[in-house]
Amino acid sequence: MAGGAKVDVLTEAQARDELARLAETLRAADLAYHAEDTPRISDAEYDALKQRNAAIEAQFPHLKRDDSPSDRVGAPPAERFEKVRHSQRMLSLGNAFSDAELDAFVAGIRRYLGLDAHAALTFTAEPKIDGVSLALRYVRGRLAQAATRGDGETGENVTANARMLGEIPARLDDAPELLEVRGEVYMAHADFAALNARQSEAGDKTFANPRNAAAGSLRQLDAEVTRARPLRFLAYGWGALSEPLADTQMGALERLGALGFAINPLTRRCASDEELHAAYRDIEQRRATLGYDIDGVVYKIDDLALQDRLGFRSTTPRWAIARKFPAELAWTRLEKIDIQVGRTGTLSPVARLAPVTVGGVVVSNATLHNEDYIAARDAAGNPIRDGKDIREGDWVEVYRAGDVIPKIRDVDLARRPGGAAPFEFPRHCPECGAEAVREVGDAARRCTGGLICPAQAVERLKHFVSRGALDIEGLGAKQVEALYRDGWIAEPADIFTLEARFGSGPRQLRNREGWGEKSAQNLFRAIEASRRVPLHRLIFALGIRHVGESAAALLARHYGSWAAFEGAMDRAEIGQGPEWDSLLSIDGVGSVLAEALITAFHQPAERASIDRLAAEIEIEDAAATGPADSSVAGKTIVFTGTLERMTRAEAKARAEALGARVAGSVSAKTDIVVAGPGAGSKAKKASELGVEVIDEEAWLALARGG
Ligand code: 9MJ
Repeated sequence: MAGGAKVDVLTEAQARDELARLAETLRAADLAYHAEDTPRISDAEYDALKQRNAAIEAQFPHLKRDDSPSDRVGAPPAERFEKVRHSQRMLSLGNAFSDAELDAFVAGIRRYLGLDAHAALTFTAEPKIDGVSLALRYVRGRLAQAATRGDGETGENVTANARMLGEIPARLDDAPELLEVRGEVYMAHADFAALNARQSEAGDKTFANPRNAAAGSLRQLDAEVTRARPLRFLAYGWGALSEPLADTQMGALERLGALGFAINPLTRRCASDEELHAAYRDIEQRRATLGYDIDGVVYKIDDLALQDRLGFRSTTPRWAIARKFPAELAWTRLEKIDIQVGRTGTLSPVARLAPVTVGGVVVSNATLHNEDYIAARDAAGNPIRDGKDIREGDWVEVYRAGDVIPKIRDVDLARRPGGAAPFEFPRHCPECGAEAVREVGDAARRCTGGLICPAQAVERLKHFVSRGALDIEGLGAKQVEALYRDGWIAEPADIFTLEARFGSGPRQLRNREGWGEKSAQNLFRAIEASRRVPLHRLIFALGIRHVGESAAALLARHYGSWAAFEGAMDRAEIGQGPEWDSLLSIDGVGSVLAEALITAFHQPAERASIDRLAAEIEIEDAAATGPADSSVAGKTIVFTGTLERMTRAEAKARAEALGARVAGSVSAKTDIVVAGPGAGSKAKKASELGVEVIDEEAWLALARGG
């Protein structure tokens, strides 16, 4: 097949036909090889076809196709990675930055479990690898899927790439029927240096640090590129399992080691608080000679039954923490202070720095938080507590801790240039000119322009398409800015009419700079896919002040549907009435958040914009979080009095895991009151309202039976 007639005797028509056939055959071969993992032709045959294609193109350059196989290095399996939902959320770790914070974490666990202050607890301690998390799903011992962490709920399907890593076994002997192994993909220092040297020699882009190199190498659309990259994998945990691996964290890691995974040899058990601290010092001392980047020490409760009891907070496990190494520091010159306007109108000062390397990353911006942070004195000339008196031209010490935005730690007053004047914080929005006001007790000065302010509008749009919100593939901050600037989108609803307005006709998305037929089509497809949106994501996406991801999740769970939520917001009054009480009965919602929500829904322009959006999309009701068949699913429970068998925090977490809502006060909407000894007014109110009151034993029976 690869042979055919000699290229130089082909007619133009024959060449055109053969190029079309080759493009089709090679594309099918790529798909079969990567996406379906069942190669249809041999590697040698594949190479011969590619060579023939290139030879014909050399003879007839004007016939080269837009989708020519020669423009693909190896074989992209897809235009982008398919999204996959994790069967169990992939959480990140909470952080401790000092011995005291670590001690507080351990004390919190003892309290949660109702143990006394010195009760023995065993933890594992291991280096925290600075790489990319990966979940590997094995079904009957065969690698079936590899997914990145993504936002913890959905990641990217990188199975073809993961198969290229020598340290990821394709098959396991004696593994549970279902086993999801979690760990870190990383690059060792020596391999990183060699890769960058190769890249640089070839005129390709180099990577800022091993972590970026690992992430970039794993997320290659062409898995052949991944194959050539020196990636390693260390297993540190697991997700879904058909049977337990062991009774302890350490035992489970040993089992993963026996199955063929690399596990960190520095992992050890710590049976006392002193041993926890000693493990940190020891690993910190070895840091420079490990040969790979670590950014702290991870501690996990060893007993898996206790891990189970401790469970999870909204984004982190309660049974684990990362004790981070101190931030990296560097001195540089602050060239200019700019003011950025955020989506809620906050004016934030930003330091523009002479570029400097901090912990392997070049930093040229740092946050300056707010007006007081850079001032030394207030308007009346009084010194401001914690004010750093930062001026343009100053030498400043910059630090980075983990992924967070760089900050300024110190100012060298001795090196301040002669004419440096205190920074004058603007009283008007630099973007729209509206007055910028500062409410009493608020650290932020805010633009009063609302949706009129272009900076607020564009920041809201960026928030709307961002990861925890609608997460529309192909529509990032850059694209939103450009489309907003040219008046193609002004508010979230416009995104959903983009195709109708700019899918065809004289002004088309595909003709814009930076866009083509394929990327425009992909975007329209991604927009269609996100027309159906879960309630909690929509509430977060609205970008209302104080409403972060966890508050949005609480609100979605409380109201259940958009109709119920919106209706309640319509009826709600600030500071009074049943809807206000209902909002405040949500554990985790306070009056500041409640007020911001009601204000947003009662602001006519904002409300109209929300209505236009709601008309364009389909909003999914909140799913019950716990098993739908549990006896308390969907019910509202209030705990009062002293519980003796579990702490209040554990009872609340357990009830929520079973799909119940836990409220702080009793109302007509309460279904069950669990009253321990000492229950007072709440139990009384419950019996007045005819709400079921049960004791702790009855609650335990419900919780167990659930
Ligand atoms: C790293 N990055 O080395 C975890 N990790 O556990 C280790 N990360 C982790 N554990 C639960 N060793 C979530 C993340």
